[in-house]
Amino acid sequence: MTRMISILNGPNLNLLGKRQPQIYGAETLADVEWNCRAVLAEGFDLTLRQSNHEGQIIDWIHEARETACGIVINPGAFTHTSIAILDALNAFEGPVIEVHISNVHKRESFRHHSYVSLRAEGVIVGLGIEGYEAGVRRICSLVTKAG
Ligand code: CA2
Repeated sequence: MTRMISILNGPNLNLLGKRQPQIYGAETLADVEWNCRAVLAEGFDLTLRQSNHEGQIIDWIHEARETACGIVINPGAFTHTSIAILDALNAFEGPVIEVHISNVHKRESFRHHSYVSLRAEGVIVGLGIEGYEAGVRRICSLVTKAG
């Protein structure tokens, strides 16, 4: 049976590749999905989604409880504010990898704290969109090892 990885993206990430390329690069979420598909291990598939709405992201995390073996999430600015997303992730049983395109630790201090990191198996920051590929590889490896 194919194992699904859910890649979730938070607010404003629909603008990836269209604004602020000096911080977030020139590639789009479509490029992220393409690159992630290229690193999938055999027997895995993925979905990539983005929403500007906290409740929608929470609903997708709940859905992942039934459909996904792991989650790669860039919660955008909700990273720094959302206990609700943390609570939803705590109800998900598989591995969670948190990704940030920029190096949040080189930026404003309010970006240094993440609620989601309290749940994530791993946190990837500052690798540009390659961080998503690293996240997908890690989920494949953790899920395969867990059997
Ligand atoms: O570095 C990241 O991936 C962030 O999660 C991006 C968030 C920011 O609030 C986090 O602190 C770090 C912002 C996403 C905004 O995405 C844009 C992409 C292109 C153009 C404009 C915004």
